[in-house]
Amino acid sequence: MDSTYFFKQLWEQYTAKTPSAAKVKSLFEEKGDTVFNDHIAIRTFNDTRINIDVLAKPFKAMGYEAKGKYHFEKKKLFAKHFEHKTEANAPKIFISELLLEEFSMKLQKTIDVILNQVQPNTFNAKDLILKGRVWPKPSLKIYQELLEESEYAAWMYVNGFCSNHFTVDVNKLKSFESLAQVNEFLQTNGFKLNSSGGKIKGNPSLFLEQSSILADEIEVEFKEKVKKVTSCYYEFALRYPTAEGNLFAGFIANSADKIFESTNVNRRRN
Ligand code: OOG
Ligand code: NI
Repeated sequence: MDSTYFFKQLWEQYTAKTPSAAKVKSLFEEKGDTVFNDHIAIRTFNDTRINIDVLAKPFKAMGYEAKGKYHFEKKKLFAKHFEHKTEANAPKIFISELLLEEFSMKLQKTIDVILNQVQPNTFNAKDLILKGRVWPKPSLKIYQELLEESEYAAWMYVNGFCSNHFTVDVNKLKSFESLAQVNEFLQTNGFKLNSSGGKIKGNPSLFLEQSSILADEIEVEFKEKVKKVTSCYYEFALRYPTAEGNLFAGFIANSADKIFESTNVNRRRN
């Protein structure tokens, strides 16, 4: 699969459910900046049909290789990040999976039943992450039950496979000198920041600072009725050079832990 075409398609699908991201990108461009994408992120369950290794396959075929591993004990998540072997400017890929066996039998059963409704071939498609929710129309009752155990599980149930965010490479913005300045600009333009763990996550000594706006909301047609749920969000990352002189290319688990909360329906903050 041609990677330029793939990322273009992915951006189109993402902005269709995340209009704020397209607006923010235009605002930067109006200032004369060019927006580059630092990374995308994908969510899944650790079921062997759709775990990280399955979702990573098409990226490996595009020239990506596995790099860092990250554990999120409280959220019961595991993640890996992938970098392109030769193209330094290719966006990094962050893929996380929910550790199903750490949840109730009820949740495990629910997810199994959902996945059993999908043609197994669907999961092996190279463009699975362009397909969104591949299982039938969700039930509000199930969504709310999942929400009680895991925001991530509930989000995944309605949103399915997609890039849950794109990330502005703040190092490449010419009109801003710091992430704080970017955040000011976003707030002045009416966007709400995820303030879990502070508006800026990380610091120069960790070689990475990140912020994000809260996820947009979209109307989802549930079996019972139409209801608004969170879709996707836009992230902003500023990387610092490590001792070797190259920009840090990894992720910071403590910061990522808070970034995940950009899609939370509970505890939405300013
Ligand atoms: C991923 C959250 C973590 C980062 O850059 O640390 C992350 C997600 O919300 O699925 O993107
Ligand atoms: Ni991210």
